[in-house]
Amino acid sequence: MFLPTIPTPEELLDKGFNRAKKAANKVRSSNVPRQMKSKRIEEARVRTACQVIEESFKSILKKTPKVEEMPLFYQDYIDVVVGVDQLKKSLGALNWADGLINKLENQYIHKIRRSNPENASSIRNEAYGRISSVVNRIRDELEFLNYTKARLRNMPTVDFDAVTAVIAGFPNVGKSTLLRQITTAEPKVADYPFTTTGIQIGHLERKWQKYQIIDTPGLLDRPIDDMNTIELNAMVALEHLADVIIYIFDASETSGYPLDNQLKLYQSISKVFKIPIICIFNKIDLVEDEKKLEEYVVSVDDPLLITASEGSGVNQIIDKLEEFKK
Ligand SMILES: Nc1nc2c(ncn2[C@@H]2O[C@H](COP(=O)(O)OP(=O)(O)OP(=O)(O)O)[C@@H](O)[C@H]2O)c(=O)[nH]1
Ligand SMILES: [Mg+2]
Repeated sequence: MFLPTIPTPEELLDKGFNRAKKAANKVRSSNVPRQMKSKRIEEARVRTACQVIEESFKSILKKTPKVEEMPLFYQDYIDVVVGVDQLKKSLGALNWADGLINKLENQYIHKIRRSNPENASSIRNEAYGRISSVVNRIRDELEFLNYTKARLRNMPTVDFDAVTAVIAGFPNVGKSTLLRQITTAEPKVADYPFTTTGIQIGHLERKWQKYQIIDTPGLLDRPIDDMNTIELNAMVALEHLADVIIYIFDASETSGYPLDNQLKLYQSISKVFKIPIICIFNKIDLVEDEKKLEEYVVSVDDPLLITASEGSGVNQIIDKLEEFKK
């Protein structure tokens, strides 16, 4: 996600006061009558310093996407990574500071205009002090926004017009192999706060419909009862995205997980998610006990038998996906 650059209080104040100095020099070299000059100079300083800082705040607020207008998937993602409440609070603080600086601007310009010329610079000094104090008061919030920017830099880019399939299944059953087979490019890896390895998103297009296939290493590959709250949240986030789940069995059991366990995970996923599931039996080339496999194949709806490593049978999956066209 793109977030604007967030300055520190020091950077903000430096920028404001430096620009104020330049504005003052301009007045100094202008042909304003001498007796009015000192007041004009201080007025220009206060106005410029305030406006530069206000503009920075406004620009950050304008460039930051509104969380509540984002798709639920992103809202959940941001909430887990940095906390939506905290983010809103920080942006609120910027808005507060912007308003207050604007008030100070009007108040002190008014004061300078009514003052004696010899007092103008001390009034400006007072204004600078108050401006600094307001900016320093939102130090934590600026820091938090900067941290947010860094943490959300590698947020996955999800295409909401695409039909989205999420791959599930035990480790080593061939999830990544299948992803590479049915999607064009090398899958892109993006941060996913719930797994150590991120998520991989592969894309394909058929008859002008886009599809994206999401692989979630280390997430949908263990019994749901064993998952902690964070992982369950992750599943909810995925649920916002998934039009369909592709559940992969290792039909050969060579990855070390008995078909019995694989079936149990499938059953719990289909119970938890109210999303259609495409059932795939992979590694058919390695199957030795065909009779045993047959028992499991008949226990699920509409199974597809494939050998992902050779690409055989994978076209059936794409045909199936087409049933979910938007
Ligand atoms: N013989 C055979 N091997 C396969 C097939 N599909 C995948 N493999 C192999 O199985 C191993 C695991 O495949 P991956 O695609 O990495 O499996 P994965 O589910 O992504 O594994 P994790 O990400 O570690 O959970 C690799 O060595 C693949 O080459 C298949 O259909 N037949
Ligand atoms: Mg994998």
